[in-house]
Amino acid sequence: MEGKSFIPYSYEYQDVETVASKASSFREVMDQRRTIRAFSDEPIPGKIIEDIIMTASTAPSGAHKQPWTFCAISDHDLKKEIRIAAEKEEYINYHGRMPEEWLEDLKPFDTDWNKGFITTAPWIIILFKKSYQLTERGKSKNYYVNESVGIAAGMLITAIHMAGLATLTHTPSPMNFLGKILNRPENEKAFLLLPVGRPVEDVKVPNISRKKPDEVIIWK
Ligand code: IYR
Repeated sequence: MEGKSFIPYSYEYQDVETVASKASSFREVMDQRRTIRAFSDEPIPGKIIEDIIMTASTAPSGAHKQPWTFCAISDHDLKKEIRIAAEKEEYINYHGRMPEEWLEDLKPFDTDWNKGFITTAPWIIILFKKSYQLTERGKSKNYYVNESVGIAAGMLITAIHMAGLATLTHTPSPMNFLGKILNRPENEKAFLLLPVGRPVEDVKVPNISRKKPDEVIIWK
């Protein structure tokens, strides 16, 4: 049995004015983040991707199982193989598998089955969730896997934005082709695909607005 082991946590107490100013400026920075669909092919060093991923991997998780694997891909042939497989599924999605209401809801975003960003962006990160762990002694449980991996994905997107890069959360559906192409073990299921890089110079984003505080917060 593993014993309990606690160490001091170095919490830096900051006065409430400092906390208020940090909260407000971080809000502003994060409000600048947008999903980008047109990427430049400018190469980005792998160390940056490692730092971004390891930031995401600091996410809290059920029983600290860290039930995720990040697959970082810059190899062009592999990206191409993934793009072809993703477009195959997306073509079917946009031509009948997605109901009319869904297609209508997507109109403002001008998306379609073409996923050129998979080969253009210098990196794609595929986030896999580990439904359970595979150990030498067999299977062991993970807990709150979707919640844990969802939190890690949010932190990944935040890290990408704070580093000065852009991304897009792509959810090709069904996604099982990713595990096959990337040869992942049976306990890993693809969760999200994120191209990472710089936007093209003249990038445009949909003219949409975020909900206001009174639409998302209930104070009691
Ligand atoms: N997965 C498809 C469709 C799609 C669905 C939603 I909900 C979006 O917000 C955007 C796209 C695609 O990636 O095109």
